[in-house]
Amino acid sequence: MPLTGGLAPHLGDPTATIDSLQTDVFENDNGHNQAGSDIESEQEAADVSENTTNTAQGDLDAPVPPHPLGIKPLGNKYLDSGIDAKTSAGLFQALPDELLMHMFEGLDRDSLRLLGSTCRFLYAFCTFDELWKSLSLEIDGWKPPTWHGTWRSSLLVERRHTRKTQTQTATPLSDSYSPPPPVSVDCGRVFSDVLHRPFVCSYANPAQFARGIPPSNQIRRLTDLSYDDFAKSWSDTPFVLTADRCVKSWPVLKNWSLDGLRDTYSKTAFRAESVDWPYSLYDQYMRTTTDESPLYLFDKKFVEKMELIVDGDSRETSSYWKPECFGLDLFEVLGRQRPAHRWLIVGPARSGSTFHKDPNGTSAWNAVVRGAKYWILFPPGAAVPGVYVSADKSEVTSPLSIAEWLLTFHAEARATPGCIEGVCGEGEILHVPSGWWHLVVNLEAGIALTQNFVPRAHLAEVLLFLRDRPEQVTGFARGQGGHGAGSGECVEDPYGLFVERLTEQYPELLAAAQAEIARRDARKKRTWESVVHGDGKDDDKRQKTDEGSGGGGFTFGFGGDDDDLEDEIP
Ligand SMILES: O=C(O)CCC(=O)C(=O)O
Ligand SMILES: [Fe+2]
Repeated sequence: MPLTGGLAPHLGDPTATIDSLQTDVFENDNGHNQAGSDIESEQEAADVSENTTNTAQGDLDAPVPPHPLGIKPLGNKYLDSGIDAKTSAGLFQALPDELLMHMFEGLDRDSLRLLGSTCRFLYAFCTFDELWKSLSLEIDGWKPPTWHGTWRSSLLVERRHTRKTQTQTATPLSDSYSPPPPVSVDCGRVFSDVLHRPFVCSYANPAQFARGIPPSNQIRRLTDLSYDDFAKSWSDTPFVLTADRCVKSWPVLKNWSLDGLRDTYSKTAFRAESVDWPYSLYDQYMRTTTDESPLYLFDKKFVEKMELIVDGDSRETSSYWKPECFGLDLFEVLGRQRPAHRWLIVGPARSGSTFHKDPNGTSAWNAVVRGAKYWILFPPGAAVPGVYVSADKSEVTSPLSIAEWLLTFHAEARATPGCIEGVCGEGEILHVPSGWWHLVVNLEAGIALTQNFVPRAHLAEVLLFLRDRPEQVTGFARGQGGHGAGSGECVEDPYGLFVERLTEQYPELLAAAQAEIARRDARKKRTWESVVHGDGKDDDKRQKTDEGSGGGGFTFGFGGDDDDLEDEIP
C-alpha cells in the first residue's frame, strides 16, 4: 500500500491547519536475448511497469493542489492586484528570496521562531520545514521521543519537554503527549518560488516518470539466468531477474513487511543518513513525511542488529542468500576485511538514491522485498543530464533532489543515448554493472536488500580503482586518521591486500586481470604520447560511442572502454 495517501492531511485544503506548534510562536512563545535466457516480451515489461505504478499511485495526472499555507508561485504576484506580503518584511524585502533562504539557514531555533512571528511573509519562510530539518540533523544524536509530523514540531515539542524537565515542573513527556491546538495562518499573499517549488517537488508522484518507457530504453527482464550465461553475456548489462528460484524462496521475502519490521524491531536503532533512530521512530516518520527528499534508512550493520543468518550452511536456518547467477564474489577473499557490502534499505514513496556509481568499481544486485522501485541507468562513459562530475571524478554534483531532477531532466535523459529504465517489483532483483550511473526512486513505501560484489568480468576495473584512486576508495575499516566506514578489521592498503589475497587464492584470475590492466596502461600511454606529440592519429576517436557497454552513450573519450583514459588528459 502506498503511503503517499497518508502524507499530509492538509494537502488540497489551503485553509487547513499547518503545524501543530504555531501556538508556541504566536501565543505564548513557548516552544533501475541472449544465451539461453528467457526474456519477457517488451509488452509484458511495459505492463509490469504500468500495473505496478498504477496500483501504487492512483491518479498520476492530478494537478498539484494549493500549498497548505496558501503560498503561491512568484509569477502569480504579477497577476494579483492585492498586497504582496513581502512588503511587510521591512529591510528583508530588498533581498531576493534565494538569498533570504540562505541567510535563514544560519539562524538558530529561537531566532527562526521569533523572526517567524513578525509577519506572514517571514512566517512562511521561518516555518519552512527544510530549515528545521537542517537544524534538527545538526544536533548530535538528535532523536525525538515521537515523530510529530514535521521536523519543526518534533524539534519544538522535544525542546519544550527539555525545558520543563529543567525547571522541575515537568509533566513527563509520554508517547501520548499532544501538542497545543494548531493555529492557521493564511499566507495567500506570499509569492515565492523558493517556498512553492519544494512543495511541488514533494507532491510530484514518481510513478509518472515510470510510464511510457520507450522500448529501446526498457531494461531487459529475464525470468531466470545461469551463472554461465551471466559470465558470458550479461555482466556488462543492467537487467531485472523476475523469477530467480533462489530469491523467490528467501524467507525474508515471505516474512518481511513494513508492519512486521515495526513490530519486531521497534527499539533497534538503524542508520538513516546521518541519524541512528529506533525503527519505531523511523516508521512514524516514514508514514507521515512530506519531505522533498525523505530520510532514507540505509543500514550496513542490519545483519548483526537483526540477528539474521545470511548465506548460512543450510537454507533452513538462513534468512536469505546470494542469488547464484552472479557467481563468485572476489571481494570474499578479503574475509572480515572486505569493505561494507550489504545494506538493508527502507523508505517511503519518493525516497531513493540520487545519481551515483557504486563504490570501488563494484557491481551490485538490489532485491525488492516489499514495494517497487523505478530505476534509470546510464553506461559508464555517458554524460548524464543534470549531473556534473569533478575533473578527478571524486565528486558528483547533482545539486537537485530526486524529484527536482525528475521534473527538470527526466525527459532529456530519456532521449539521451544509453538510457536504460525500468521498474523492479516485489521478489525481483536488479543488476547494476560496474561503473554504471543510476538513480533510483521508490514508487511506494518498501523494503530492499542490496549487495555489492566483484564478478570475474570486472576484476580489472576494481583493481584499477583501488590502485589509481586510493583517495576515492570507500567502505574499508581504516586505522586512526583514516576515513573508511567498514565494520571489519582495519585495512591500510586495500589494493595491496586484495592483490596479496588474490595471489594466494586465485592466481590465474589475478594474472588475467593484470594482463588486461597492462594492455589498458599501454593504450593510455600511447594515447597520452599522441596527444603530447600531436600526431593526430587519435583525433577521430575522440567522440566515443559507448557501444561496448550496451547503450550508445556519447562522451568525449579516447576510444576503448576505459572511461578513466580521460583522467590522463589535462
Ligand atoms: O534502492 C536504492 O535506493 C538504490 C540503492 C543503490 O543504488 C545502492 O545501494 O548503491
Ligand atoms: Fe548504487
